[in-house]
Amino acid sequence: MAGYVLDNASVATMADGYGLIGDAALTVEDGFISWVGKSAECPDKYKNYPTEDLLGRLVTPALIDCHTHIVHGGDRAREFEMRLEGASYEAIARAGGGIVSTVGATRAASEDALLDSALRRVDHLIAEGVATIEIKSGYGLDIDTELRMLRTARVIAGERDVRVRTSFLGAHAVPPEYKDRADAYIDDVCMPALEAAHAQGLADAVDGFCEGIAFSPDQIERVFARAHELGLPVKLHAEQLSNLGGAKLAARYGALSADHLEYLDEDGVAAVREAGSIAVMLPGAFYTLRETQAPPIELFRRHGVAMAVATDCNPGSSPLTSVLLAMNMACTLFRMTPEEALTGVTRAAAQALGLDDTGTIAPGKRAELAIWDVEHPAELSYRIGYNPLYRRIVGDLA
Ligand code: DI6
Ligand code: FE
Repeated sequence: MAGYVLDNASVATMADGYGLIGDAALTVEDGFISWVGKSAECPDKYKNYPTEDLLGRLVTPALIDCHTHIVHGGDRAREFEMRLEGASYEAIARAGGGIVSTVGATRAASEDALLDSALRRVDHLIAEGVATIEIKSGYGLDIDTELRMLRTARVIAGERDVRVRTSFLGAHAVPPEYKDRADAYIDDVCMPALEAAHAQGLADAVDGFCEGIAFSPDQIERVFARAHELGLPVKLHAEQLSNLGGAKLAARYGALSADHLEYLDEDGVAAVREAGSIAVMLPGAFYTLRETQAPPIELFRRHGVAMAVATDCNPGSSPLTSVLLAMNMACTLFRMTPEEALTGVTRAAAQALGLDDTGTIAPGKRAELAIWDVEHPAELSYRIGYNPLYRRIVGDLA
């Protein structure tokens, strides 16, 4: 890899809020940022490097989608229609809809079919400047399919110029063959699948769904205890529909993140802060499910809890493949500021994945950059259904 200079830019380093530098330049060597600052102060050693004049455009870190279920079979469009015709979630679930219908479609899908459908969604994220994506299992709910989902996630990183971090989510739902036998499912399927995923290097973290319609804190704790024995970090879908104390459990295990959190109380916020976990906001699910209880954004601010924002791209509660729209929803629905929303898909999103080499623009960080045709970073959250990306750079200029 060679070196190059990006000049005449407005750089949002995202190191602390926007971290905006006007009339700026940055240098890249061997795929890593080597310098950033005022153009007039760019070190002489770079003056003969290939230089691109960005004509005053905004440069941010490439975006990070830190919570997706982007690998899955089938879709839930008919369920969407049924809900609009008045069917309840319970009625849909009883009719074999909901997560269970996606499980059926995912089990029936080949690895190639899973890959093809996921790549179409991944390409939408890349087109908006995303360079890092977290991808969960959780629609197999049997050992083979859970592993097939994670293998597909790993293949995506080879098919596209994107970094993938995987999360094992065997504790996502109880499959039909284990109906009313959640503990047996954890013993017979989830634990062996977790161990196989770890043994095959397929899981970077372990996730769970702690909710009345999914798994209890005790059941999640069994999975987390095994994850810790295997040396895998954890994260958790918690307090999405009720408060079962999931985020507190995640905090006890030093979770990378607790996600959703609409029903989190102040004790839970304090526990998340104490653990240094990231609160991942998922406005796409809140919007799709027409929720009314927003997460406690003001409490997160008051306690100093870092907030990430992600699409939660999944076929049921958040069929969303736009990080920019997730940012807009985080502002409009959750009242986050545009600065918090952009932090949520850069620095805080990297922290939610345990990554310290990306998410900000600083010497030593990976050269993962997004260049935008906007006057101010707030525009990235402001527009709806409009993509102002001029260019995404990962490593080299080419
Ligand atoms: N929370 C959700 O909203 C999704 N999973 C989860 O843990 C639901 C996924 C689906 O409806 O397919
Ligand atoms: Fe999710």
